[in-house]
Amino acid sequence: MSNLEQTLSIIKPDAVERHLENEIKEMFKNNGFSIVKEKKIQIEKSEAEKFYKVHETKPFYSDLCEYLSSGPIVVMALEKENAVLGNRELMGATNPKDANEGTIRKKYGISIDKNSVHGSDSVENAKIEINFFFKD
Ligand code: IDP
Ligand code: MG
Repeated sequence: MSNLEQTLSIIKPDAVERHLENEIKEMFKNNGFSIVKEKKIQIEKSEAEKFYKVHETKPFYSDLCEYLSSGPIVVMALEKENAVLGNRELMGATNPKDANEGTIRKKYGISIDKNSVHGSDSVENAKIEINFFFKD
């Protein structure tokens, strides 16, 4: 049965800064994802705080929002069958040290905070996150 989904992906500042944008996009395309929406932007810390609101009680929340707003990012809506889970698999574990071989975070991630990419964690959140960056 067909289950075409979209998920929000962000190439984070550490990866944009190291000019990894095209290599990471190639990994998405090589794994069957279509990039259906895309823009390169820099956001304010206040916007990052809204985006990461689910983490507001975590000790790393302020640093996380500071970091996401520290430089240009590439936000994309990726489309594929079962895109949400597929992207989580392709990204790898949050901590690059724990990420499997062949994943984006294993290949490019520097540390748990500078882990190169964001991906939605559920279909419901994917819709909210895509709408956050791409309001029609
Ligand atoms: P995810 O990005 O794999 O979904 P989340 O738990 O949703 O991971 O955390 C969001 C982001 O917050 C992570 O990608 C990472 O950049 C950062 N983060 C998560 N845990 C820690 C931590 O323990 N210390 C510092 N930063 C963290
Ligand atoms: Mg998450």
